[in-house]
Amino acid sequence: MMFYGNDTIAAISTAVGEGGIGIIRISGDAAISVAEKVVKKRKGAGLGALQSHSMFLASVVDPVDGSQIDEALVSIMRAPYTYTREDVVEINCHGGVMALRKTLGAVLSAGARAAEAGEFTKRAFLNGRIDLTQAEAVIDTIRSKTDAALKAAVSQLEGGLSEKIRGVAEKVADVLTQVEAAVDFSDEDIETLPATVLFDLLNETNHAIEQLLTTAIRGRMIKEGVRTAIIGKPNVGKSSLLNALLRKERAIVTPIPGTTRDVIEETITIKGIPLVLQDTAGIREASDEVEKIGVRFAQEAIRSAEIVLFVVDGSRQITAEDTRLLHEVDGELLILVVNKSDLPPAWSAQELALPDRFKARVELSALSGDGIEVLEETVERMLLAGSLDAAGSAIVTNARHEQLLKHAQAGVNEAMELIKTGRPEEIIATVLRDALDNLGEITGETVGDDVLGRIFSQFCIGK
Ligand SMILES: Nc1nc2c(ncn2[C@@H]2O[C@H](COP(=O)(O)OP(=O)(O)OP(=O)(O)O)[C@@H](O)[C@H]2O)c(=O)[nH]1
Ligand SMILES: [Mg+2]
Repeated sequence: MMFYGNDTIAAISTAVGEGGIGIIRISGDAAISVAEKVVKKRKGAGLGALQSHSMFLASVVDPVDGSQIDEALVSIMRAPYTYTREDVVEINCHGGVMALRKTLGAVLSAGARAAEAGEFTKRAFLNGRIDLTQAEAVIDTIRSKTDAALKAAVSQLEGGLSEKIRGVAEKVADVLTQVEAAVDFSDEDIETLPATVLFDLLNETNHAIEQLLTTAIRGRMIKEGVRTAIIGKPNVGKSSLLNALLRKERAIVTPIPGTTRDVIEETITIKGIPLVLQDTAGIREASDEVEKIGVRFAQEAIRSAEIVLFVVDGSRQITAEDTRLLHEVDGELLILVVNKSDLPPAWSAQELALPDRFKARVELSALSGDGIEVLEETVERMLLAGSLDAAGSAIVTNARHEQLLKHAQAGVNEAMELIKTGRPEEIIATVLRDALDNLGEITGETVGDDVLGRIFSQFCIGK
């Protein structure tokens, strides 16, 4: 096995600030000999004689003047069963800024180099312990803010996604082998699979990629949240709905139409998916300047929203203005919210010709809270519809992966077309090789230094 780099790197691996413990991680060929200059065991043999994956209590001393810096618990992990596959020493200091900085300083003056952002994980990747999707999952795991995000990240960390991608790549490679054989031995009478079989194999791959791509929608929702705009005429109860969903008095509610002017943004979580709610100004021909701007913001919110909650007042006759807005509003997921169900209804559902674009209608009272749960369940159903459950199956949460999967799919489709029209094998092989490269770039088998640099620079120092 070729090991990447052999200089020894070190960094503070825990968050900076006060904490119970803080960890300095050292990795590389000289990790143990560097540590030996800084940590002094209380008794017994030197570090070199210690068993791998053992811990001991030690004094941390400055190798330059011999002064004591801290008292620490030190763990020794020898290659290859470590995070980086190199020798790793971790010094568990007290979690104070001074103790950590001084210990790191001591380790650096003992011969280690300050690690770059993500360098430990980069080494784990370059030394072959994990593939690129797993390395990327490390940062997603750290950044997870919801249960669903964490589940998806950990499943990717454990190789769930890599396995799926490899499965697809293997099939493409099988077809490529057949196509190449047909090129190489075209004069000989060698048995290759008939074109129809190759076509079917590629078609299966196409479906497998498609399935992965459908999870990307949910992946993006999990990672970035779902933008949800609350829209409607003035005074229908948009701000009241925001407050009801948040279960707190966040936005100002008054009987005066035109109360909300700015966009008010708050996040709630439904089934582990963050919903970024935007309460907006009621849409109407506004007379004053401030409200006009508010109305423009509202219209922009609709455009960038994935879910639009279109609110009407069920206790008042539907106006031409409501109907006009109803037909104008567009969005990926449109839900009609008939508010004020605690008051006598002024119209029935039948009276309203709801455009097909609306996926559901919910009657509720933002004032009493009746029906709020129904709305939440409706949103939840929509978010889960068409996408697999987060647990167990691989989800594409990364835009880079999504992009590459799309390229690979385009290649597979092109190859199918070429096979169908009986084009020369050389051309088909080239297209398939490109598709295979795209898939390899996801797992990191065929990835350039620039891409690696971009990925690992997003990491924190010490990871
Ligand atoms: N009875 C009843 N009144 C409600 C309900 N929801 C809101 N209201 C009242 O309707 C009025 C307007 O509510 P808001 O939440 O400020 O309405 P809005 O759509 O945000 O209004 P603008 O910000 O002006 O566009 C207030 O007096 C609320 O108390 C409801 O479910 N039932
Ligand atoms: Mg309002």
